[in-house]
Amino acid sequence: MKTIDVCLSPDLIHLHDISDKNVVVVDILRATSCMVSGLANGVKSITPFASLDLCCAMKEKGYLIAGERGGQKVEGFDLGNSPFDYMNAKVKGHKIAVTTTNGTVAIDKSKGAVSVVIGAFLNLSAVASYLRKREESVLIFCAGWKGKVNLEDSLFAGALVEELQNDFTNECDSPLLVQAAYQNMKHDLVGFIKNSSHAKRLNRLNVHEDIEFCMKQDEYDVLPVLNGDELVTDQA
Ligand code: 3SL
Repeated sequence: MKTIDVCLSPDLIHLHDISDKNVVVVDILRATSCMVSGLANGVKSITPFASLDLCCAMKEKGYLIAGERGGQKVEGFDLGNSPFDYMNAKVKGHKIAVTTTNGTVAIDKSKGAVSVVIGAFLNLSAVASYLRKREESVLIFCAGWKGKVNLEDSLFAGALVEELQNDFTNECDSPLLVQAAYQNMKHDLVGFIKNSSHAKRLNRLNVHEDIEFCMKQDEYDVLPVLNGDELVTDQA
């Protein structure tokens, strides 16, 4: 039987062997929600960078450069880290290089897995259906916040565990934990998330619309997968 496990923070990833697993990276607010939105809206590819300097250097190679530090668009960058930036007609057909505080770091740490896919509430069913078809076990990798556990990524993990509960067995207790949290809060996900520490951080930047959008379920039937160093669309 295939197993499912959840890594609640990038600081815990060394405890997991990812070499025989499909890894789902999740950063609901907002990195992976942006990636799903961009590829669903015609962006050609998205190359994630943990380093700001390496991302910046991609401008010379013809990429649009995107991302945030402290939640705010980096000075001189073409895009910030709002899903709405990735839906702008101007980015259609372009290659984007992106760096964010947590999401792109988690993607970097996932290299070496059998496959790396990008999860968000926006593409929950597409992710679940891909994983059901694969032979390997699964690790859901929450980007968290600077090494700390966060609510929104944990709730997404719980939603995905619930979707897959008949196809996978739990490898440890974190799937049980996040599923229980999801079951407890699913009647008002937006309400609970608005109370989370990162939503409060983002509220100071006036991004209420981003938060509500990122919590929409199955807005897109698109599955971003890591191909070499870039995320491209796999038809779910
Ligand atoms: O940390 C990240 O990867 C970002 O998604 C954080 S923010 O929502 O843009 O502040």
